[in-house]
Amino acid sequence: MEYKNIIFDVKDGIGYVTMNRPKALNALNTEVLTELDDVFRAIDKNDDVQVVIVTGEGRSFIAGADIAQMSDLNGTEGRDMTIQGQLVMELIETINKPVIAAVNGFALGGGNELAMACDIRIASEKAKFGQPEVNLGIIPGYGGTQRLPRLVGKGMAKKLIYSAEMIDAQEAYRIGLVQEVVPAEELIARAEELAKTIMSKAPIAIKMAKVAINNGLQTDLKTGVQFEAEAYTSTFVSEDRVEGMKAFVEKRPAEFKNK
Ligand code: CO8
Repeated sequence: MEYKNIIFDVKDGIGYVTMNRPKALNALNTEVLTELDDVFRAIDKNDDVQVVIVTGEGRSFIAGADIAQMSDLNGTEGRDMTIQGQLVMELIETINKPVIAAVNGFALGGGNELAMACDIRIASEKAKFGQPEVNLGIIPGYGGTQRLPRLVGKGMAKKLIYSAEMIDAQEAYRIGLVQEVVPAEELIARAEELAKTIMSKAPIAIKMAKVAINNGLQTDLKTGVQFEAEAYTSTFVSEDRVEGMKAFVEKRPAEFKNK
């Protein structure tokens, strides 16, 4: 598929998805969502990509769903656009490799929801976060009412969603919405450094850690630890587990082969 609103590159094991609709502050319309769906399905199957970095071109990460497009939709079409976006967020959340959001600017509404579907969020000190949907007479519709309380707790999520207040990167860090804040000019370098650290580990271990954490968060503790035991066993029977432990005993770096 040819992309008009995103740029996709692969370099040294990292897949870069750059939102590229800067005139509309990278707002998500149905065409952008279709492109994101296509690129993340391709990334999931692409052995050249081990970690993904998502960022935005210009001064915005993603300023939300496209309000101009939404304003013309009837109820059924609005529901379709919500479901389309929810499925894209679920795809990003569940692909079998880590996704780092490098949040360069506005992450509002659907933009914050996309960042929350990523595994890890690193923010530029210029980034701004918020769920401003109630200003428009709607609520978050790309999973925000569900992922935000899971990340920052019920009270803080309600405060942000009810008030539509925009918060800066430091506040997003304080409440646990983002994991790091860095100077704007260091954003991509820091995301790449983290990606390289992850890439130096056993790929199956990273994959299974993601599955165990994601599945566990959707269930009770007892079921969660059962998921963990199954995911753990998948790592334990791998060649990379034998290599990792052998390398430790032999006091040398491990050479993982993704087997
Ligand atoms: N949709 C469409 N266009 C947008 C959006 C958006 N979300 N955000 C910005 N733009 C456009 C502006 O219209 C403007 O276009 P133009 O130059 O043609 O007039 C351009 O981007 C630049 O924006 P501004 O001039 O407004 O720039 P400012 O620096 O003054 O302000 C803000 C930046 C604060 C980010 C401001 O643009 C803003 O408030 N944007 C809207 C943010 C918002 O409300 N986002 C939430 C949208 S709702 C949502 O995401 C729901 C998700 C679930 C949807 C379910 C589907 C039905």
